[in-house]
Amino acid sequence: MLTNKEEFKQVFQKRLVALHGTEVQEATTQEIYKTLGSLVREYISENWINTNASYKKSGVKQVYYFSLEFLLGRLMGSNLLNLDIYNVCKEGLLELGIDLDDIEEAEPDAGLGNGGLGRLAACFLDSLASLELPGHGCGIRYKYGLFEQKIINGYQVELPDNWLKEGNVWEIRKSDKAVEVKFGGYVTTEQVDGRLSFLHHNYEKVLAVPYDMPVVGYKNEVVNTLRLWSAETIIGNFDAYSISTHDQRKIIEYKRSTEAITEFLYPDDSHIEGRTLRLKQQYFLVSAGIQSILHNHKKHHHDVYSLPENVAIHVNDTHPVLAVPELMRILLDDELLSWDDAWEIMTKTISYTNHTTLAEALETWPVDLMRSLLPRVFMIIEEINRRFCQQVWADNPGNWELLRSVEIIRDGVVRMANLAIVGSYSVNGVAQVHTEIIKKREMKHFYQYFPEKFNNKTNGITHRRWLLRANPLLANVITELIGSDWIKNPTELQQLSKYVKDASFQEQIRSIKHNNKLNLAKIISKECGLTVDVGSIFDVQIKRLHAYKRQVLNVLHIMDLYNRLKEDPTIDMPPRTFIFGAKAAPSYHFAKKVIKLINTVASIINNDKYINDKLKVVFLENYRVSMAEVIIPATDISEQISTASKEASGTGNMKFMMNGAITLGTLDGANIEIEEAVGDDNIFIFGLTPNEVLNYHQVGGYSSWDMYNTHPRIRKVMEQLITGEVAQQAGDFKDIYDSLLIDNDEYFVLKDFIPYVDAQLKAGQAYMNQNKWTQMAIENIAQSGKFSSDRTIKEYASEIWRIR
Ligand code: 26Y
Repeated sequence: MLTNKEEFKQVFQKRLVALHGTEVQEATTQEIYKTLGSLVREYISENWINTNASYKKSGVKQVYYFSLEFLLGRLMGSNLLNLDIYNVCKEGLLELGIDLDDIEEAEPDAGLGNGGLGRLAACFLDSLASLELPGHGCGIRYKYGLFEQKIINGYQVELPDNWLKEGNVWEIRKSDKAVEVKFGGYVTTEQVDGRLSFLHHNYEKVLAVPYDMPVVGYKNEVVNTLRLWSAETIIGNFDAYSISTHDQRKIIEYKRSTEAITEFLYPDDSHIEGRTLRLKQQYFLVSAGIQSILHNHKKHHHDVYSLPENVAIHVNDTHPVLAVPELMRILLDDELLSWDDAWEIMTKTISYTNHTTLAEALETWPVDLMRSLLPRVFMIIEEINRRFCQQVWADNPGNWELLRSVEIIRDGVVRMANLAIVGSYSVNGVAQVHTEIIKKREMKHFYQYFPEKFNNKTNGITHRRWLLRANPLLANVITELIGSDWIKNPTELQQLSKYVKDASFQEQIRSIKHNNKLNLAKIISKECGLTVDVGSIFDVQIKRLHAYKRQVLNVLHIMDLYNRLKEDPTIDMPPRTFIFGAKAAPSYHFAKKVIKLINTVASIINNDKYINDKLKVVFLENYRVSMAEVIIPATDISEQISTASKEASGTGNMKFMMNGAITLGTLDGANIEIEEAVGDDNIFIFGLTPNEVLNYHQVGGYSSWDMYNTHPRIRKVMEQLITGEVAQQAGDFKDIYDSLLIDNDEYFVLKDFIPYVDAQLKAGQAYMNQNKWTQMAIENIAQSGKFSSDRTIKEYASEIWRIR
């Protein structure tokens, strides 16, 4: 029905009338979007049912990827592309006088994630389905996704992201698959048939209702499932509190507190805030997800002993790691298994990815909170800890240091990473350097104790969304040149290496970049009222705002460049447009001040007519997936300037290289592997190495005042933070100044400043030789296939999950 243009036009018009009682000429964009969505979802349904049936019939092992975040972005474009009906719909709609681009714009981003970890989960789902692997997502259907960012007077202001207000065309509510999740209460024990049973009383019941979203594979008829859980009240739950049903206030309070569980996504990706609601969210997801998996397993298999042969459960960071005690609880209390049998099954089923070594992002939960909210789960964690410590002590008598560092419960908190490592059979980092840091430093005791559990899986991105969909012009010329095999097999992009010196290909690459820059310039003009020169270098840093990601380093360089231009307007440099996009956690004051600093510097520079054709600074409001899709194809320089050792991997870096931007970065995360892939000549690397940073942390020896005293240019920009025009616009930027000098610059911004300025200079010079620059761009595109999430997912599938 959607594979033939004429038929499409007919059913589309009919459906529009049926759903909205209107004709094309009268319909709103929203009505057209919903009509198209409803047709596409219907078109997906058949394959969805068939995929499920075939999994059931063949009995193949399934993987469930548990994540508190899935940063999906928009789905219309990628669904049309993967279903291979993009062109039919595009042309059909055009003949009806509708531009598909406008319709795609009507879809709100599904912003159910903060940043890299959430977007990785979304890329993984795309790769699983496209590789025809039986893998599904399990997450939360937040009513509000990551906040919408407004910039007012240079400051970030957060507004709720009401992404569901017009409904969600992709989801299907599955009321019949709802399960109950229990919170609070207390536990008693009792001997039943010679076995100690645990009885849970006086708990509060919450209904978990799943909403399923289809995950469409690329032209392969596979449709996997992303199951998102929503919290609802259970009618008749009031007896548990001996509340009379007439007590309206308590009923309203129960409804409010229940629905609050899945109301919003926590807008933080680093500092763990020990908030009860977040712990509730974690347990809610895990309990609902595991119940539904076990229910399904038992429908098709005799008993739970075969669980590890049929199911793999993956936990995305420690956020869903209560899967460990929850699975134990069900196996012990409901399935009546012995501890040893339950433990054997659980530890063959659960695997874990670590995404950070930042101490402040390692989760811990107070024992008191855990015990009162999840009394039975906490008892199980205590027992896991007791047995594990006993074993460690027996194996290493007298080794207090070891015991202290691996204990799951210590100093009144549950250490979630420790629970994850003990409970899972595989622990992986997300880039080579990150995995080495975990093994040799952060988790070295665990590595010594369980070396076989640790492994690396370098992150990847789906080239379907980030090249094929986001940059169709580039995708087309690649296909013209080397054929379309690269789409199924992205390492084929390497063939482009042969054409690095091909003048006509170079010309195409330049003209596509130019086109994409025009496109972005239009958006900048519309959103910021600013005219930017598409002949200038588009120098881009888009990512969450964080001290360790060092947006400050970028701004200080801009200030320095501006200072130099003011001194000598004739210096020979290509014009530059610096582009930023970043959200700061609402409670992260330093990060919010950096946003103000960027906007302050932008307003001074953009209003200075004297140097105006040389320099522009743009802060794009409300950075999100759909915005990244426009910015990345238009970028010349990709800023990846985190303090070495702090960025576990980064994935933006991969998206940029795949679109022909050149990385300007530190030896951190996957930048290191990008450098290995493209070679020194096709990347600009600067700054401290991970080992140098880690050594400074260990033995000290760095003083940021030395940098300040030695380099007049550093001194000048630092002074500008507290006096003069920049400072005046915000009161001052004393907090940033203090962090860099008084607090001795934890992230080595001033240490890396001069090397960064030099690398920027080199990049600018390289850009002036357009021929050479284009060669670098082509080599980057050619080597980017390795960073497709298809490669990553194949490694997870064969080395961790053992799925086919
Ligand atoms: C505990 C809670 C506050 C929390 C919530 C979200 C803690 C961390 C996060 C998210 C972390 C995150 O996004 N990490 C990023 O994961 C990417 C995918 O592996 C990496 O590329 C990136 O380097 C890492 O910072």
